[in-house]
Amino acid sequence: MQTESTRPLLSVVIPCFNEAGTILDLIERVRQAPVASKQLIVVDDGSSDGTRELLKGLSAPDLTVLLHERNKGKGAALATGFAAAVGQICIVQDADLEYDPNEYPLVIGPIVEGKADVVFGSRFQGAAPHRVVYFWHRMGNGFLTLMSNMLTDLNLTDMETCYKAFRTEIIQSIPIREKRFGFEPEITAKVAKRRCRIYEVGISYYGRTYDEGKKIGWKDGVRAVWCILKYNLWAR
Ligand SMILES: Nc1nc2c(ncn2[C@@H]2O[C@H](COP(=O)(O)OP(=O)(O)OP(=O)(O)O)[C@@H](O)[C@H]2O)c(=O)[nH]1
Ligand SMILES: [Mg+2]
Repeated sequence: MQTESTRPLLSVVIPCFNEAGTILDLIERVRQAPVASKQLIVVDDGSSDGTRELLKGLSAPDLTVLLHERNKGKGAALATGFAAAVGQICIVQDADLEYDPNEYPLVIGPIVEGKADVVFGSRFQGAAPHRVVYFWHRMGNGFLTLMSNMLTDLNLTDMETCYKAFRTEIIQSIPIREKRFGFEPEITAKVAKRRCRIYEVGISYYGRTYDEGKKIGWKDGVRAVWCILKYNLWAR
């Protein structure tokens, strides 16, 4: 059993679907991140590109690998990962290389200091480098964040960000219903309803293009609108 003194500070939950090109590099970068005690939880979400085989070849005390037999979506992978977390804080880390693990101290800082229950890393704030990519994606992100803010009464600048950190007790007490990218508006609505202390910090962003493997599309945006309405207005 983990006592408070033996618990790692941070559990890094890595949802992973067909990321054979980046997953090993990503795991190494997470290991090098400047947080002393970490648990890495990689959840393979039914990959068919060799990712699973790469993961099966890894074994280390700081690494937990969990395998979904078939693809279920990022939200489902995160739910599996959060349930296995033993650290005091959980952070979500996508398995591509768009977000920089060196920024964990920045993102979890307000939780470590006892000021926050939840921290969002914003790609649209601060002086760190942000790759300039798609105008209409930026507009879509702005629209979804605005709509979410209007219903949660929060003033976030980046609701859809991957870098979300939670006190582990909080994220483990929230049921996650959305299997796919609806996780982001769902969890935002739920931490707002619980009146968690939410902070935001500016982070860097090394976005990829569709040629480089970007997968998210307009259908995910439509689903996000639906989830913002559902989890703020009528879901219990
Ligand atoms: N697309 C997708 N990603 C999944 C799924 N299950 C887990 N993931 C992981 O969830 C994370 C986010 O997926 P991404 O496709 O990078 O989504 P995104 O960062 O919002 O969008 P882009 O990178 O711009 O496509 C990655 O680590 C994926 O490997 C799934 O069913 N579909
Ligand atoms: Mg991505």
